[in-house]
Amino acid sequence: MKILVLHGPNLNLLGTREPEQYGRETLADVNAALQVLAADLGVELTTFQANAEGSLVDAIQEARGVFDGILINPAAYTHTSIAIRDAMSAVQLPVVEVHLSNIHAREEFRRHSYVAPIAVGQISGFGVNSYLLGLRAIFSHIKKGL
Ligand code: CA2
Repeated sequence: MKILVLHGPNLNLLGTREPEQYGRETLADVNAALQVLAADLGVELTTFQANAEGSLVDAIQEARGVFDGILINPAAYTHTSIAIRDAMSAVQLPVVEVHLSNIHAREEFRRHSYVAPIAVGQISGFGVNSYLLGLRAIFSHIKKGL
């Protein structure tokens, strides 16, 4: 099983700013923890971060036929990007949406996700563990369908 992990804009800054909101772990720490779990599950994981919306759209389009599912933290594009949602609908791969913070407990504009309606589900508010829970979730979702 091959899973693509996508990190949206500014997540490359993880661990360097706003630790009270997003924790002290860096993006490299998150990816390393995901790789440990992936090895345990027998999953092949590819991770990618981009600040540009188009780069994420390209990555989603290119995932078709290569990956079995996508784990994504779309970051701020969660709340703005019809392009990312359309790309995910187009490739018809299962998607799990994750967030470090609880987007439903923050500003009103963060409560709406363009991705959530086309995702298998959303995990939000557990810090780095959101990604690990998300990987387990997409793994069992895909496994059930295999
Ligand atoms: O909680 C999440 O994971 C978010 O997707 C993070 C996004 C935010 O726009 C979403 O509403 C919720 C922000 C990512 C920015 O990451 C930073 C990391 C360190 C310092 C500054 C920003």
